[in-house]
Amino acid sequence: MTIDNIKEEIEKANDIVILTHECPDGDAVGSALAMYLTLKKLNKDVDVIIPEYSNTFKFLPGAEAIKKEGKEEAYDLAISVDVTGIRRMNGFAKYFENAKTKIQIDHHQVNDMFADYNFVNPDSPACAQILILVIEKLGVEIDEEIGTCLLTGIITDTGGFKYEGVSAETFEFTSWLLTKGVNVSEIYKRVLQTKTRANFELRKLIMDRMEFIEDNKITFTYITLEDEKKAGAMPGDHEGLVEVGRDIEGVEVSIFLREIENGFYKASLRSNNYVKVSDVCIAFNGGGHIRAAGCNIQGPLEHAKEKIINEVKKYIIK
Ligand SMILES: [Mn+2]
Repeated sequence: MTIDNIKEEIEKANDIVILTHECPDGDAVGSALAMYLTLKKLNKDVDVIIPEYSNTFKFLPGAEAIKKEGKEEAYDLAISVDVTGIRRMNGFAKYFENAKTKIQIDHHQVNDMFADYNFVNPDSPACAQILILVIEKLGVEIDEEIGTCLLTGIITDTGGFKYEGVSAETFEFTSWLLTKGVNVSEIYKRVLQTKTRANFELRKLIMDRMEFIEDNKITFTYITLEDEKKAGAMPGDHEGLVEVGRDIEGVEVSIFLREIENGFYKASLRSNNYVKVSDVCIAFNGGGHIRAAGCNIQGPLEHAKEKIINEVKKYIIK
């Protein structure tokens, strides 16, 4: 069974590298750090490499150890968390590809199964929730620090325990973490409630630009590189903007386009009841979850907008 292989490979390895996806969210950073702290407890030589991530997650235990680059020589073992495919690791995939053994732990429905050992469970609402099993298997105690990282992943990916996929285990684990001293309300406040000023400025823009399409069942909005510059946005400051459209009564799909480089756009999609936005995104070589997914689309803006809206329309029930 994969989890036994994972334990065996970790025990064998001397130096290990932990990786996650580009534009990492709380589940990505939290899972990577939980894994890092766990392997440290096992006295492993371990690097956690995340080139860029939001300041929101700088409070996490272990964050000070995050590196932008790894060693030149091949690691014995690479572990990726919350990643659906090698491509999503962007420029730092080389550490994964060069490693002697490769493990991935993930919870996305669509996954390339790109490692030697693929521990993937699409029923789990967060990668962090899968890690609980792995950490227990490794015989490491989940303390307040590891618990804080794991709960950050769970809280982010469940939108604060409210998305489909939240299970009895999610609450059982959270209540157990409370007994370990993990501060649930503090994490909640830091990762979901508090917004940066730049996020607020971008929020005003996307609300102003919001278009209602297909009998108000689709919303569309966007931001450009220029908008982010004007708002003084830092990595992660666009987080949550796609949810504004989703949370309006009667809307089934919210579309948010964000310019990521000159004329190239990242589309983020959310749905409420029946559209599998992961299917929509697969048409553009993207992916994700049934209610939250993304893909990249070539601009210019009007072109990208038309393409994504037309694809979404195919799924809307009139
Ligand atoms: Mn995740």
